[in-house]
Amino acid sequence: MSLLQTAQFLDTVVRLEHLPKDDLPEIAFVGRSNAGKSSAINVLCERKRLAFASKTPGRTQALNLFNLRLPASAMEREDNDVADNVVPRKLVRESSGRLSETPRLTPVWIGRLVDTPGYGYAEAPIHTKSQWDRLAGSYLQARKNLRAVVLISDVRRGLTTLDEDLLRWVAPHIPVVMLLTKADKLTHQERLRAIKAMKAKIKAGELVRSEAMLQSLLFSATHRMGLDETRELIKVWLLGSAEAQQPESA
Ligand SMILES: Nc1nc2c(ncn2[C@@H]2O[C@H](COP(=O)(O)OP(=O)(O)OP(=O)(O)O)[C@@H](O)[C@H]2O)c(=O)[nH]1
Ligand SMILES: [Mg+2]
Repeated sequence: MSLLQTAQFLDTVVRLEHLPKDDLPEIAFVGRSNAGKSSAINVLCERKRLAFASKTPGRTQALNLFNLRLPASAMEREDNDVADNVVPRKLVRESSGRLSETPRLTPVWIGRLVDTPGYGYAEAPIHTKSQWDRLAGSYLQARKNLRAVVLISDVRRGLTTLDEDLLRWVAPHIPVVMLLTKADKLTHQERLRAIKAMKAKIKAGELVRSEAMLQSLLFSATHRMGLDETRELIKVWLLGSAEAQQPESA
């Protein structure tokens, strides 16, 4: 089982103060309405309906949180007796002085994916924009746990002005990967042109961000393109920061 396959729904949040008060690193999926954020989460996690995807733009209206655990391969013991991704049992002394065993199936959470509402849905009611600012926008600017951003952009549209605005919302020290999604809708030649144009744009520094903090990948949720590269990035972002949080072995 891979890291992203361990994803488990945690909560739907419509106010920032309801976000978990822990320090797990979070990776936010952001982008225009209907770009394919929820679909990307589902395919990366190998699940059909972990996040709700829909043809109707504006489907995701809240922050949806999915916790990730350490996969079995990362554990010291890989025998079948230890279910994937659990803390090995150990003896702990309770405040009463009594020795007791930790529960066998305590998951080791190492990070979280966050599905966000889309922006730029032309027919949305006027309040939607300020709603986005208040929730997703504020999340991107204020959330200390935010470790990286996956910006989902329809490869046929390229980077829109709204996407560029989005890049300005995200603090410069937060790395961003732009997934040029729905690449299945383009021919091979058109895809190559799109990715080349995007890379040139990044290199030319037109997007405010340095090359090191912004990269782009071709992606398709339906045709499973770009999955391995994206998963690898997520793994590095999370495990880079998770080492310190791993429990002591028994
Ligand atoms: N052909 C193709 N269709 C896709 C791809 N990714 C998503 N879609 C379709 O695009 C539509 C929108 O997908 P969602 O994943 O719901 O998009 P979203 O960005 O989460 O949308 P909101 O939550 O409304 O902001 C759905 O009909 C998906 O099936 C893709 O890679 N290729
Ligand atoms: Mg969605």
